Amino acid sequence: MPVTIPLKTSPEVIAAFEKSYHVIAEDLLHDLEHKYKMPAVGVQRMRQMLEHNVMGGKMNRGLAVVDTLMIIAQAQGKTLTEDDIFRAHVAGWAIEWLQACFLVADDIMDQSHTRRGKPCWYRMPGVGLEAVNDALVLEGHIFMFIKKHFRSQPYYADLVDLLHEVAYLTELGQMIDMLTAPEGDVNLSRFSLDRHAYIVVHKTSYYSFYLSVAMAFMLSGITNPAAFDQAKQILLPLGEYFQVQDDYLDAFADPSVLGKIGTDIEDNKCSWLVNTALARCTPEQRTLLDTNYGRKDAKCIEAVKQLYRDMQLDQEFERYEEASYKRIMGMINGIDKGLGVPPEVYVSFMNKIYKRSK
Ligand code: DMA
Ligand code: MG
Ligand code: MG
Ligand code: MG
Repeated sequence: MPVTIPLKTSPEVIAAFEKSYHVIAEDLLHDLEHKYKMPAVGVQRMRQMLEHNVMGGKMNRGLAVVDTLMIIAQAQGKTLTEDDIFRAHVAGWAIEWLQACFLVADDIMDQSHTRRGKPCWYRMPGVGLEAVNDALVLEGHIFMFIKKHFRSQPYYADLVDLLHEVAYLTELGQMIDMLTAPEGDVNLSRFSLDRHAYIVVHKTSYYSFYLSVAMAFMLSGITNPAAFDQAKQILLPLGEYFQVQDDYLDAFADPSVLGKIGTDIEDNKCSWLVNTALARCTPEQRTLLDTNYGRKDAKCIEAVKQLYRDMQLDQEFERYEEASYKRIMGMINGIDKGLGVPPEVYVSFMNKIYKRSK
């Protein structure tokens, strides 16, 4: 059956997905009060913590579960029931919750200031390092509501296993991201595009791209390991491209559009920008990088940004973006359709991120 994909997720699908957030959140809060007998002060704090950290993002990852399930159902000529859609919402929110948990921790480690146009959670009055436990609690929630809604499904164990493994891979990526960027110890020779690729595939691709599709496969009854492998072959490079965009936007985007203030230069991060600069710089420009990168000083940050502009890294990025688009679209058009996954699943991801500005 021919498949049609909208360029954007429809407002109705988004509204229904948001509605399910409230069902899941209220249920968790209800359990805190009645099952776990939590003092009211805790329940109130949990509500605030959820509202601050789980809601307010683009919801691309969660909505991708719903979009992917709908595209596969269309290709299979199947009609989805209300229960099918609700389970896709719960799976989608599991990714959004996981993202919230990683972002709370990431902002502490990166000493960031803002996220989604608000102060980072650990910078909120009365929060501080209690945010460390909040990140762990957010991860705990996932397995509570996944159990509630999926325990009677035949793929329950596989789903829980997938979530654990993807979370673990993300944590490995975050670990190498931090180890490659020690505070106060700038050594640009540590960086390389290989190191960058390891970091970004682990810290971003698995949970931001592969996880949504793997979950939608489970919900659609797709069990062939070859389909999961094919999804990885396309979505890991797509995630790498997405994180290069994130690295680029960190220095070049308007923070009011991006919703966050970049910190990669002062944080000594192995970003795509610094790697690209290192590959092309003159000896003088290398000295400038050595003396200004990784320092928490506005003048040093500006000197690095000026160097990026002088080296026209914006144009370099545009070339990278075009080349990635062509390469990944080529891979998508060449997939083995015999595995029961229409290429539109992957095209829909590309449509959502190509030339993004936030
Ligand atoms: C973040 O990478 C990765 C995870 C797992 C949250 P990052 O620090 O570049 O993200 P951001 O730019 O959003 O802080
Ligand atoms: Mg960060
Ligand atoms: Mg980070
Ligand atoms: Mg970033």
